[in-house]
Amino acid sequence: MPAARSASGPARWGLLSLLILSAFSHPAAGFGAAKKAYMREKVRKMFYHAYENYMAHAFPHDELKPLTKTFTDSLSELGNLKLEYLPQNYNGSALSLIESLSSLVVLGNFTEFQRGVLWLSDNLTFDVDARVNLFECNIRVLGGLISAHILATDTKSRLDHGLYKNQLLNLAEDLGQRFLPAFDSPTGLPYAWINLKNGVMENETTETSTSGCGSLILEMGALSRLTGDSKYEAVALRALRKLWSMRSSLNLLGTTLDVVTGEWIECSSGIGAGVDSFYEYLIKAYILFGSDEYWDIFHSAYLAVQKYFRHGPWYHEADMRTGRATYWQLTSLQAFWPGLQILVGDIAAANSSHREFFHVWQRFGVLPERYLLDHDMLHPTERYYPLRPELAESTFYLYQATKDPWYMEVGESIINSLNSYAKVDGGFASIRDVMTMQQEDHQHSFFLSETCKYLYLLFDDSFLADKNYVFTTEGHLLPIRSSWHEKLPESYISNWTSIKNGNQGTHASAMSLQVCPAMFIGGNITPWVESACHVPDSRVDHRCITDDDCGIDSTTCRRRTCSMAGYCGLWLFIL
Ligand code: DMJ
Repeated sequence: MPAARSASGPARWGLLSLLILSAFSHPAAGFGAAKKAYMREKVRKMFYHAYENYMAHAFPHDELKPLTKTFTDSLSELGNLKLEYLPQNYNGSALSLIESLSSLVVLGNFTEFQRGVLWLSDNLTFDVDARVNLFECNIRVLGGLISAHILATDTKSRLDHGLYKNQLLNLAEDLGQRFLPAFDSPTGLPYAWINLKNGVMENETTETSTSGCGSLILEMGALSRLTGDSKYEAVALRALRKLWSMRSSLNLLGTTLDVVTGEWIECSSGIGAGVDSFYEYLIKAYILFGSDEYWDIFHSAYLAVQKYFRHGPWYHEADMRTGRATYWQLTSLQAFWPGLQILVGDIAAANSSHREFFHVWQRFGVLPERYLLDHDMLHPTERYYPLRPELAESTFYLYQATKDPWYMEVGESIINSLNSYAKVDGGFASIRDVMTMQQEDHQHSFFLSETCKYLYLLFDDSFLADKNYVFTTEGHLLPIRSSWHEKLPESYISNWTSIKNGNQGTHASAMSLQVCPAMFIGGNITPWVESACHVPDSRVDHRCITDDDCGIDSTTCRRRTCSMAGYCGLWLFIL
């Protein structure tokens, strides 16, 4: 078992630090250039094994069945646990191809990217009588198309001259239009299900999840920015605001709710299934669009998570009304959280919970869907591992923030497990039961959009060298553009740029610039000349036991306090 790691570098690096730091990769000691290149090639082979088998046996259907080398038209099955209202005449939307496009660009395969874009331009239609899950269709299809559209117009990956005339953006807009009836509820909260051809079905369920209402803003916002039509962003923002207005006095949300009555159905929640991307999209919307509103909501929500869900490195569930713990369970989806904490700058906390997730991975060989922490045993039925990306995602973020080669060892271990247990002749199969490693005939599209992409970027982040991106919850890339920022666009972007050019990435981040601005003297960036009022925390990693361990914030000159989770901040003033 690897030794416990402590995060290197100050926790205040904060928001976006990894995106900036990615420009300054240095070879990881103990994980030399040859080994890195070897691992990168191993991941490249994995991606192509999955992709080529999909193209050979399943395309243009939605997903590959790797054991039987056939296909499933699963878009209308995603999130549809009881498999209700499955369409009769639906032949797929090339879902796995859409999901692969941004990964093809990251891998540098512009020829295949162009081929995929042109095929979709000529053949994809959303005029199909299929009931789909709004959240799933948004993150996979709308997100995949928007990201690919941006990449298709980028100088690096641009399509051959004259071939691209915004076809994917037109498709995305058509899809966005078809989403709009879902938001036509008395509360503005979207229905979870929408028929692409006919809108919301009669007697449609009014139950949805927190992530279903709160994780639409990146894709819908990007669609508005790209088309100049504000209605997509407006409906997503209205839903997000309504959702946040339903929080408890503890700043907690539940997991499921009714879009007609606006009442909670399930009041217990955590950071996993049904809620996860709500948190993720708040901070990423702040990064992408720059509006303080997202930060303010995120900040309060994040503090509540740390206060009521966190137990050491673990996160249990709690009742939103009382804050009392309900379920003590680790779920595979929670493993994205350390990656989010890197964006916040809470590196020490990210490191400690990532380590625990990895211990569970090592114990079983992969991450089980659900593990009962209070009984220290696997959940009786949810013992599967459907090739989820979350641990690889967090490993990538942690490596970007710390450059600690240990995270590459973690990546290597994940890659070895995937090849040992999931690789089959016809692609990569999900694991039905982590105790027996029995396989299941399904290669989920997120294996192509996320799992392989994060593993590849762990060993080769050169794609990120000259641009900052936000990754959607499905791993699709959205570049950070000053023109999309509502606030401080010029200072943010020019500071980032000059920091990059000045090769001074170590301490730079948007959060740092906001909280502890670096002083620019004589046109050069000097290493952290703090403002006069600033008194640093007693420990460099900002961990604390009492308020006395915390110093005075440089911009507000307020005394920082020690949070329940044990780190310094301005938290209590805001609470
Ligand atoms: C992906 O579809 C997305 O990451 C989503 O937010 C939840 N998790 C799955 C993969 O595990």
